[in-house]
Amino acid sequence: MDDWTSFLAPYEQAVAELKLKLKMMRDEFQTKHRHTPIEFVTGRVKTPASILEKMEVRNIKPEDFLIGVQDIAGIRIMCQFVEDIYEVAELLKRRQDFKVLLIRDYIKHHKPSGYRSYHMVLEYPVHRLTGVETVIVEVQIRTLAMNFWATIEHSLNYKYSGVYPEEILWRLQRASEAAFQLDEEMSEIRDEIREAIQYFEN
Ligand code: 0O2
Repeated sequence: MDDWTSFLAPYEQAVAELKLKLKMMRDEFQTKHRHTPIEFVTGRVKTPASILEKMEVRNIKPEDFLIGVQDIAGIRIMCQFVEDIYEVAELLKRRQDFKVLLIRDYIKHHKPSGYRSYHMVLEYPVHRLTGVETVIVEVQIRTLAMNFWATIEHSLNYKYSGVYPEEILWRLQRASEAAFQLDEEMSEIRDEIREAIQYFEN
């Protein structure tokens, strides 16, 4: 377990640093009295058990696990509107403190499960006592509605081990479409909502 602790330490540091940087970005929007595209940020480092489980399920060989498991460090950014997701993505692409390695846009092309989210895989340099270590971080950017759906689906997936009874599968797909419609509706009335938020903040 000591090995896991030292292996995961730079990932823990990357998550802590990125959470802080994103929160500072959010504060900067707020101090400028501008609509913030970031609603809230969460982060976590996968547990050793969860890393090993993913390797087993995906048949990843130990020597390939750094490429095969790209979400050991995970950051989740929640936004109010779909447009905010792309604004945050652009802000991240312009940063100098990490490199965007790849993007998976599950909003334009949702997963068969109904999952929608915007994934960015980053190469993030962590300054340790021994020097600079580069770690891979997966950033998921989603609306509140996408997050609601994904959270419920994740719990159900755990319960049914990914093999859903037909009715649950059907309901999940309907719920995913409903979440999509909700995001569409909210985007339509975005300016009104933003003005209302500004009004309450002031
Ligand atoms: P946890 O508990 O969320 O950390 P790939 O499929 O490899 O090409 P992708 O989709 O970026 O690329 O990677 P992967 O490994 O399929 O999914 C990474 C994470 O995305 C998952 O982490 C989930 O958080 C989220 N995700 C992907 N697909 C789904 C889905 O269908 N439903 C839900 N609820 N979440 C999903 P983990 O490993 O599941 O665990």
